[in-house]
Amino acid sequence: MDPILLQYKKLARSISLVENETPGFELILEQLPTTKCPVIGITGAPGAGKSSLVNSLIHTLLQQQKKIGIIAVDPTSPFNYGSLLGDRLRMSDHFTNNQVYIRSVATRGSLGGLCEKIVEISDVMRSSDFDYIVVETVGVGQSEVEIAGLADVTIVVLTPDAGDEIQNMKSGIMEIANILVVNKADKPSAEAYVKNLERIIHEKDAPGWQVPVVKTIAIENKGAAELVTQINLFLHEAYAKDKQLQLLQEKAWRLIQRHRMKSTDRKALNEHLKTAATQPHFNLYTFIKPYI
Ligand SMILES: Nc1nc2c(ncn2[C@@H]2O[C@H](COP(=O)(O)OP(=O)(O)OP(=O)(O)O)[C@@H](O)[C@H]2O)c(=O)[nH]1
Ligand SMILES: [Mg+2]
Repeated sequence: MDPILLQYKKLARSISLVENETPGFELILEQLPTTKCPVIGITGAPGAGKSSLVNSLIHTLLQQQKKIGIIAVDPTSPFNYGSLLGDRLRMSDHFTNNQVYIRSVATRGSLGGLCEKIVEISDVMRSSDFDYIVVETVGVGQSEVEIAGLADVTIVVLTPDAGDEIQNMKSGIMEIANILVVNKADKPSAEAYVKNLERIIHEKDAPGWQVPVVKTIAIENKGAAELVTQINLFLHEAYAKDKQLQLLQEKAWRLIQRHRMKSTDRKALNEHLKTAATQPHFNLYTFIKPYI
């Protein structure tokens, strides 16, 4: 068997073991080497063109002889099944190329929209010899923030037809985006949208990294080369090192939080509460004591 395919087979197995917590999975995690492979997080509203952009990025990176790992976070909702199939089709050009490894993971209903095990899965992926790992997540609610705690560089994809999105930009998304992409730049309203966006960004005029706005037409592979340039620029900035430490801190916090909560079964807690709350001298704070 082709050594690269064999390597991917091993990688797929390790990810599955970790994802399903099959006995021995801890050892896999504990033996992971320290790696510097950067994780590129791509988020944005449903239909913004994230998968198309990933496709276009892969295309560009392959021309630069890079090896790429992709994590596509599939929403578990049946309503998204159509787009999921669409993703497969759009990314399918690269399935047969052994410089690219694509792994889909289910969201499993995790609140923020990111798979529970995404930290571990991306770390297992990073232990393989990829040049970049790309994670695509649908931006709903908390997931933009979650991806920011995972990715070395976070890209937020916007489209010119999403008019009031610019308002949202002033809140949450602005803080997490290291690079803004205006995809569907073939739309007539794109120029005005980009200008408006740049004006808002410059209003902030913070020291350090100036968030660039990159125009792309993902379906025509336009703008991806500039995006790669901006990604590399960001990754090589001096303070990218600070960000690495912040990510480790964030990941450690999330992992510990999850492990600590593991022993608390929400259902059992609810049942317990159902009876306890009917007691005449019920007190919430003494009730939770045995749990903490
Ligand atoms: N006109 C135009 N259409 C685009 C462009 N990029 C993507 N699209 C179209 O937009 C639609 C959504 O693209 P996707 O790449 O699936 O978007 P997505 O953000 O991954 O969608 P979800 O994963 O469902 O959230 C598809 O019909 C694409 O063909 C672009 O640059 N220009
Ligand atoms: Mg998609």
